[in-house]
Amino acid sequence: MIERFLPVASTYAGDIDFVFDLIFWTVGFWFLLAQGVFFWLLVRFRKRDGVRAQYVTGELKSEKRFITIPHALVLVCDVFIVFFAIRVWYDVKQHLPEAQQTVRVVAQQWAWSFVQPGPDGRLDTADDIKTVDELHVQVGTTYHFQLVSRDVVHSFSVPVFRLKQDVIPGRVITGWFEPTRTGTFDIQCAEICGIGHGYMPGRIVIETAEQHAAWMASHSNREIAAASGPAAGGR
Ligand SMILES: [Cu+2]
Repeated sequence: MIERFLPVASTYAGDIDFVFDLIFWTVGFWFLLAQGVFFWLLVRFRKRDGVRAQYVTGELKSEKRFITIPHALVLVCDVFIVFFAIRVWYDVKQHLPEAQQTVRVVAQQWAWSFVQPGPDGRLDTADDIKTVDELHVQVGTTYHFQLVSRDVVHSFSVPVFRLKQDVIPGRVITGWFEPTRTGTFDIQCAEICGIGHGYMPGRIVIETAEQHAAWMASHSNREIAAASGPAAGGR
């Protein structure tokens, strides 16, 4: 249902949508049923001339079951919801599949910076590719992200991935995602992080292997050209 409004672009987005749908339909069913019974009772037992109201204490066993049976049924629904929620939570937040790529995500007031390995495939080396407010990733690749903050608490949110993770100063928080479709989508900060919080949008560009390789090559060349530029200028 949610995918009609927001595309699904990660391996676990569908599972998270399923939990949302489960909660929506379960709560919706009980809401409509409870309101339906309520309004039916209002009309059925409305004030009528010559009919005296009955005083019901709700203490008899035959009366109590109108509370205990629905209560037990709602608890059974809760068990279902909690079961599926924990299963999805474990997959997204507790379990960490092997990474094919790692990207560092740096949050600050009020921008996102991204550091990706260059051609050597390793972070924190001279060929790292750094971008601001734009993250380029390859479809079908398992990424680890390392979240760090330069100042306050932010929240790394990629709605099409159904991913949201707080960024805490002084900590490196590792998580994962695997994009499943190409396109350009939003990155948001989902934590009020100061006056410019609303001006902290980023973009994630999910590319095919060829597009990503071309982007990497153009970026690496640009970095090398920038690094060698002053030397070429005869300094
Ligand atoms: Cu923020």
